[in-house]
Amino acid sequence: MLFRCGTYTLDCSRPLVMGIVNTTPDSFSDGGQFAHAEIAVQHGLELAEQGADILDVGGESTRPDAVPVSLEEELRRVIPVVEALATKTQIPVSVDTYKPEVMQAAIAAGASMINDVFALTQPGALEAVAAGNAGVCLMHCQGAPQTMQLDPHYDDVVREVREFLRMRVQACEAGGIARDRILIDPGFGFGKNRAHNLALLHDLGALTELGQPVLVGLSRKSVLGRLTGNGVNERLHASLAAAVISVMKGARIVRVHDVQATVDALKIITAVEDL
Ligand code: 7PJ
Repeated sequence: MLFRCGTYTLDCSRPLVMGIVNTTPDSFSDGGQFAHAEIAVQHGLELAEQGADILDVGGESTRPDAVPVSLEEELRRVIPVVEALATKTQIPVSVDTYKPEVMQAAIAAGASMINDVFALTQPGALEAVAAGNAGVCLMHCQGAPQTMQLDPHYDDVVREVREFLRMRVQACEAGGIARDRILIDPGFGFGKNRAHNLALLHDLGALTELGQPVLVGLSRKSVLGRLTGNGVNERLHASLAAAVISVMKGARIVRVHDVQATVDALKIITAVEDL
């Protein structure tokens, strides 16, 4: 299965690792805007060195407790980092955004892919991606980030997430985004309680059936914290287990903070699958 994004074609027959590059200042010691960008670029280069297949640059946290940032601030954070990483690495740079203006600017700055937690549902977003040859990840999310974890409800979470993604793939194809440019993602933790998250992981095969490569993001997420009792910085082992399970259930890309450890873990799967 091939995934095309920008000038890159990724072969998804081997599981791929997307490394998370955070540019939000609250995750760094205070050193001004330039320092933040420098640190983010350095981090991205390290993740590429560790074997990341894609780098995902984000400027606005979509975690449940996050404060939204303005368009201007998001552009200021993201664009210099995208420019530098697109020039200095030989792997696709993805941008985690739902704003069409950021998508456009990021693609112009060299981004090969857009990772949208709202699956290109914001006005103008689908058009911004269709206008070029960037790839896209369509993620499922129930509700708005600030309120989505209050009381998420589904009659049948797996069926509803699958139907949503199926319809978004259809809408994207109709809008001019070829199927080989589209990834799908159940959106772990985005309007899902523990039972919803576990059902989606257990039945991930229901999503791979749609024929698009599936991307999974479970790295350090609070569902892993609840299952282990561990804080956000003690979730590496649980994250590796989640990545391995995801790939064995058919995911082709895992979005992670800990690239080196994940690359090692996935090598064991590949070795066994290659027999
Ligand atoms: C995801 C994401 C995810 C995709 C975030 C976090 C929250 N994009 N962006 N899938 N999660 N495609 O990393 O904890 O699961 S932000």
